[in-house]
Amino acid sequence: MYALPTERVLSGWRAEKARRADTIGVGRPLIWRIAARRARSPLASDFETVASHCRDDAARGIVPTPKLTRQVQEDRMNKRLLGVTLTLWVVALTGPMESSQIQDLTDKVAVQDAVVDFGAPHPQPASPGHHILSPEEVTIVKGGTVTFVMNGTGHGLAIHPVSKNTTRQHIAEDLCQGGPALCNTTAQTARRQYLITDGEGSLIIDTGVFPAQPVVDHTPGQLISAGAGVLLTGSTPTTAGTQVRHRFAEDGRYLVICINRVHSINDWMFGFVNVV
Ligand SMILES: [Cu+2]
Repeated sequence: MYALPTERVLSGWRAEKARRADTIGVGRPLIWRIAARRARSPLASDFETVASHCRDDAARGIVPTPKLTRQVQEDRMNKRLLGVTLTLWVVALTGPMESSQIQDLTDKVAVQDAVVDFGAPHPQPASPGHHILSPEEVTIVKGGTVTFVMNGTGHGLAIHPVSKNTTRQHIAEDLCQGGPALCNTTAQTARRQYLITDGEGSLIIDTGVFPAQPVVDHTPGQLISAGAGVLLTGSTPTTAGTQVRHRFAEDGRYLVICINRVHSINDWMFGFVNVV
């Protein structure tokens, strides 16, 4: 498969370049290989061979070392790049799932006691923007308390322990999807049944259906509930609202959710308490 090109197959300046390199003896092999490759026909071998100036070496019994052509090198490089790309895609697709399974979201700086606005403070934004917990998440030390301040009308709350890797997305994905345009009282989406699971896939809340289950008050595993039967009185711009304080005796991560079906199911009114 080796060929020994002669000066005859080297044309124009390429041949001249090879000759000059041969004369000065500097960089000769590289220059010759470039010239020979450009002069070669498309049907030539995949291997380059030694330069004409090396024929003396061949005559002395020195065997030339075959070199891969640029095309072969590029093909091999492309195959390697394809392999690396596929590997990165696999890591990208599986990485987040694996990290969320082992992630401990309670590992944060803790305070002794915390206060959470349950509903936006006044002046409140337009509905449904006021159906929030602020802050959305707090971290307290074991034995500390969280005080929930009811702002606005129609709230009640329930607290459920969840796995420590439970993200906001884990809860939200089990509620009504589509935002206010699709999740609203006209569409009656809050009357339907939703099964809320945590980061480990455990069932935390079965909302049931309205009116059989008038509020989101699923009791298995529930830590506390306030506002079932009659929803709590919330603050107005000029009056104070009900406050609910709970002391957390055990460490862990807890889901705090409004039991008003419209607030929680349609508007995703929930947050978290971490106890460390
Ligand atoms: Cu609410």
